[in-house]
Amino acid sequence: MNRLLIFLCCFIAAPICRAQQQKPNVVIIYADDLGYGDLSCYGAKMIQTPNIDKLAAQGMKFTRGHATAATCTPSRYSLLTGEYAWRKKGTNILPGDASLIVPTNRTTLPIVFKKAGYQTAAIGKWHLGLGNGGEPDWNGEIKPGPNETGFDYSFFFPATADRVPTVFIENHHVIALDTTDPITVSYQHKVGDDPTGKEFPQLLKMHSTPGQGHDQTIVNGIGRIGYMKGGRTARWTDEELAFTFIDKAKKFIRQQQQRPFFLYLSLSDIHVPRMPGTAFKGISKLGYRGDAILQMDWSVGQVMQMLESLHLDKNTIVIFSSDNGPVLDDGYQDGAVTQQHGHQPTGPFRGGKYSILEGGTRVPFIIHWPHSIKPGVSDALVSQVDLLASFAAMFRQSLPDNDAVDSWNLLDAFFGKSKKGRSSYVEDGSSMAYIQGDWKYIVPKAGPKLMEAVNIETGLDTAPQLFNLKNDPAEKNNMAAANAALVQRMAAALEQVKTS
Ligand code: NG6
Ligand code: CA
Repeated sequence: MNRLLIFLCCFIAAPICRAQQQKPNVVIIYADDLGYGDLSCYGAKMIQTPNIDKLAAQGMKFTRGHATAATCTPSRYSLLTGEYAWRKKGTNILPGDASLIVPTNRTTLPIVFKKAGYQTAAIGKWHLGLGNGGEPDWNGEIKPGPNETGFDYSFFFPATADRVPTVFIENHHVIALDTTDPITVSYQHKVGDDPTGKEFPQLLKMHSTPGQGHDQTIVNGIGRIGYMKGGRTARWTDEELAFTFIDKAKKFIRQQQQRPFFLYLSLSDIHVPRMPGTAFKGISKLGYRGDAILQMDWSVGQVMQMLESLHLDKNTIVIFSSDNGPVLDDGYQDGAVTQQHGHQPTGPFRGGKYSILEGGTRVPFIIHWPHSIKPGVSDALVSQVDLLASFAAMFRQSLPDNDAVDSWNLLDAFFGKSKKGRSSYVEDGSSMAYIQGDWKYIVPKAGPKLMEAVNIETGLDTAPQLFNLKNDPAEKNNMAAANAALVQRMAAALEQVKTS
């Protein structure tokens, strides 16, 4: 009888048995340019994000969760390497034909998982370069790339949705490419006969903002940064991006029967060009930016449904965050400004994408793991750069001395067992900032107060700035003059981190 019961358990409820026994799966859902105030669980009033709200309600919601930088490439570099990107030259926003910047001979986040026996996948936006110097071989084998940095499987686009080439790559090859119509890419000069946004604005279905570029090769009625020729059958339609990535993500999850998995799902939403699937257009009443937020929330719901249907949801750690803060007009007239209707993408903070003010790097940060995390809200200071050392600690892996040097083991904070996060942290945007406890010191730097093109405050000042983030989250009251000794100590501490 007992044997029969065991047999029945393992046969009928096999997925449940598996979920209880196995190491937890890990899914990082990484949104693009999503602000602290863009989700209803972080206080948004003009938009509802029920799927992400559910993650927050059932998991740990962080109020001091950070990307390392106020733009995409450096933040992603840090997430995958456990190192501040400013330590390495060439880690700023990359063009679409840049070489790979993630080292292939060091411990990366996916390598931590691989060593622990996981299957790993990168799906979505990459933006960390491809190839080994020179133009990637778009018509042949494209490597090194995600697969050489620790991912067993990859399905991605090279850079951003507004940069050529607008094609998908699966592992080492552009998909759906007709070899008689090869791809050429240039960021210097026009290639081929495709119309550009500059020459033929009448062909555009969404206009770029005057003076903000995005007026080179037109693909799918949208002007891009950069020129491309050929690859006609391989070019994507922007409206399908989210669906394609979710389809691939679901397929990857479904295929994992034997081993635990790590999925880095890097959504294209809500980066420009915001051209959501037709079903989402006009729904949010906040323009395509709001519609893209709804689509992003739908994407999260799809992943959760997939996990639930396989009985994997309880023992999967789902981490949701964003690569940098928000921007309304990042180069296209998509209704984000004209239909803002009082929506505050940075929530209580100032600044936004590109800025050194809190809006630049303080982003939504949620960890959902019903098996082990009790729901709650945490004020611990945590960063995406810390995930590498934390998961290495979870698997009891030691890291070589020169690897992941800025990553701290914050496992207890991440899983809600401790309220103690980082004691110090470096933010990187228009300037640099050093955080210690409640204090934030911004390194003096000359420059405009406002980035006019995107209408975002830089946070720059030629004098030192010191804010108490607890009492003054909007960084309005510069207390540097009254706390000169503290400013000096923090400036010295930052120098020490930079030179260590
Ligand atoms: C900027 C682009 C912006 C966006 C950004 C990268 C212009 C004027 N602006 O240079 O549209 O593509 O790069 O965004 O070209 S990120 O989220 O990938 O860092
Ligand atoms: Ca971004």
